[in-house]
Amino acid sequence: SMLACSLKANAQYVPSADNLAHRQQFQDMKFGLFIHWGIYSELGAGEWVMNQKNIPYNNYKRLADFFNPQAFNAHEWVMFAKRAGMKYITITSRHHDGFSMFGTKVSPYNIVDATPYHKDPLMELAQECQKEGIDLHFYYSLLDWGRPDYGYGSPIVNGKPAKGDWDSYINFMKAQLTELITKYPGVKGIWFDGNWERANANWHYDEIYGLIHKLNPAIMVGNNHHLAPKDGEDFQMFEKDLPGGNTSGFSGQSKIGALPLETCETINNSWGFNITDRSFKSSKQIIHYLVNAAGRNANFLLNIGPMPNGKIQPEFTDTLAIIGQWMQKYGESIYGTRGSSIAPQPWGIITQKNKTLYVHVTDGAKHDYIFIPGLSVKVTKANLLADGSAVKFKQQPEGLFVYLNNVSTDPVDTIIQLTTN
Ligand code: JFZ
Repeated sequence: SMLACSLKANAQYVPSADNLAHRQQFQDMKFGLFIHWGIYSELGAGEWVMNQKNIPYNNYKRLADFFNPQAFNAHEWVMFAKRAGMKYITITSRHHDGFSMFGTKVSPYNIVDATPYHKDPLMELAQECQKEGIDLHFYYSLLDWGRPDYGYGSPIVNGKPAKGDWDSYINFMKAQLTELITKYPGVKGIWFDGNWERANANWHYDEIYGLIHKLNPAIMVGNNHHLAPKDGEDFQMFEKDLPGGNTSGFSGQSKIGALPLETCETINNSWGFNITDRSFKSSKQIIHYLVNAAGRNANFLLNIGPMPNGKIQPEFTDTLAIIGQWMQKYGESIYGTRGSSIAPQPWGIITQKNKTLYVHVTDGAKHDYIFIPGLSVKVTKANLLADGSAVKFKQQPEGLFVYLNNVSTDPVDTIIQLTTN
């Protein structure tokens, strides 16, 4: 009836207790590995190569004939993430080229059936993640450049592409998401992307998100739509921007909501493997990004594009080994923290865990003291996290002075641990 219909349309998502608990665990993790890997990796020109070089779909598809990542080793990838201090992995299960990097029954265009590799790397990864205690999330593209039912390029009329078969496409996605959630052990999140390509289409999110949460209520659903969170989502993501920022130009409409936050950024300037991109971020830049995300209450999802043979290039492994060492030493100021109510300061930012504040001085400048405005709790102790040595401070109604003149500072991050009561 009309009434049942409108009730259904207005039904608000109520996250399960498991889901709410998972949101806390997710926020505690703080640092994840994003992986863009597909048949596009073979061309070494990023994951948009088909679109950017105007390669006709039927020609592009031939890349599947040669995709044979013999050197792929799920254990190596998981250990690489783990040693870097990352707690979860988000990997492209299917990108805009429409190629499924997993064994799917609903499309022959997948790594098991269409390549000489004939194996399912996402199954190996899922099993390995479970074994090593790393969470696994799947990136899933809503946009598809090749499927006739998607009707790429067709104008949207009444929420559907004028050409194509929208119902068929929506059903296809539901079938694939069902496979990803029910066949792969321990999947913890789905990361949607591509909404922006058809901002005015009816994506049937009520049904898609509803299906995901019916199959597994604890799964974290996120969507890179660059808008305020929609009903049914469990976390809010930012692309190439810290929450509140808009240097990418993507985040102008991304008002920060009440959900757990995540921001993603590339290790060079590319998501997928790019052989000419040598703009590697330094370990210091990446640590600063992580610290600044944590201080703004967000997880940091750092992306790499593995090579077509399945290996990760040495520039990435070298940088992440350094970050892993830093996390070994200073991880307590990151893991399990939440952003502090004190706004970012010119000298750095603060993370917080229960009654402990971690003051991150990241500007590299020589300070006699720093000033933390508007601290409502009483500070009882201040220590340098690096060696536990006492740090002088003075608390006044307007804020806290922390004296750094006799402190051996760190060019990356000088962390002062404040105990409050
Ligand atoms: C998207 C993908 O297109 C890209 O390949 C990568 O997977 C990244 C994580 O997500 O990037 C976007 C998304 C939105 C816009 C541009 C790039 N946009 O709104 O202009």
